[in-house]
Amino acid sequence: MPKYDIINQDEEKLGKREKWKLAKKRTIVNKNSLTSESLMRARVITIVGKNYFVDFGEFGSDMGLMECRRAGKIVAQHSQSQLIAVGDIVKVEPDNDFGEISTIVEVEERSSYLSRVSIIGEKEDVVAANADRLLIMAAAADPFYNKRLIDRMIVSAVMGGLEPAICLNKIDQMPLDFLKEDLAVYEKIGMPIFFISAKNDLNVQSVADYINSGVTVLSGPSGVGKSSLLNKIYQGEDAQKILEISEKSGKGRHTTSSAKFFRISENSAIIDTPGIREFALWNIDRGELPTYFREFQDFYDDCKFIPCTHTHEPGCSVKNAVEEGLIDSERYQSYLNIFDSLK
Ligand SMILES: Nc1nc2c(ncn2[C@@H]2O[C@H](COP(=O)(O)OP(=O)(O)OP(=O)(O)O)[C@@H](O)[C@H]2O)c(=O)[nH]1
Ligand SMILES: [Mg+2]
Ligand SMILES: [Zn+2]
Repeated sequence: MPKYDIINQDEEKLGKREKWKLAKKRTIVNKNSLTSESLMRARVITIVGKNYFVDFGEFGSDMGLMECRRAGKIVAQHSQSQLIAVGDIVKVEPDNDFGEISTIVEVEERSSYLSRVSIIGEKEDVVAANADRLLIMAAAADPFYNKRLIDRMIVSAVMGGLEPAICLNKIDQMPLDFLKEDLAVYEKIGMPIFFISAKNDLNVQSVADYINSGVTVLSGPSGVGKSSLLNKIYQGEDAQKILEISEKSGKGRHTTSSAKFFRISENSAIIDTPGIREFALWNIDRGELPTYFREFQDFYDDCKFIPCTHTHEPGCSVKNAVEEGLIDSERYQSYLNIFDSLK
């Protein structure tokens, strides 16, 4: 019997330091996991409070959706403090001591993650796990896009192993040539960018084609049209069922309250997420920040001082490139803002 690092999950009572120690311990060496016959693999599709909704479909079972709880002791093959996130692949022990409720006993390794600092306190909030790309959603109006936020989200995507892309919605609200010019820098640095109107069905197909394989996370401020885009692309039967799980509160507005995983086809899925107000970066080192600004890479090896923070040093190639217009000054401003926020 292989040894497992099984962690007791009474975490709420722990101090910061102990939590950190726990997180470190959670990297499991043996990857063969618990080989109990009864365990079933499933995908976490949404989380509401302490209830985890999982889907067995993609792992060859016809059990459909199931509501689970987290076992008191759980094995995690990743080292992040948030044990279970939407998109995780888990092992479920069906029907046990809880009666009707099944339990999640293991979380598989994450191939990628989108993390930020949670709104409540200094904790890591894993918005989604195991996705291939982040489609950063923004709008031409109500609310007007914020480039500083877009740049933060790009950094976070790259850190977590996701391919970033931008989708600017509501192009019916603003002259298109203004929008294209104002956001031209993203195309210049090689990022896919789509200008669409979900409501009026403009260019929605080009986005659908772009995300037609792999798992795509939709993230951005509230009201930019994430759910509207999802609804245009996907009208599957499960959609309604999944929506009913957690949108019961409904006060007229259709605002999304928890992340939800929608399988679009055999090889593609979309994770719709709740609107964000801000996006504070989690666990990033000042020294590695420049590597997440891909257009800086052509310059920073030529800085006079190594290491160079590219903020005040004389002979800084990055700063020179900004002055010569080779690096976009607003992108550089985003860099400085993030640099300042990392103390
Ligand atoms: N003018 C215009 N309005 C749109 C467009 N797409 C969506 N909307 C409207 O924008 C509002 C918000 O859309 P949602 O899809 O709910 O936005 P969301 O990003 O999912 O918002 P949260 O779930 O709160 O994060 C709705 O009233 C939509 O009808 C568009 O292309 N043009
Ligand atoms: Mg929504
Ligand atoms: Zn420099």
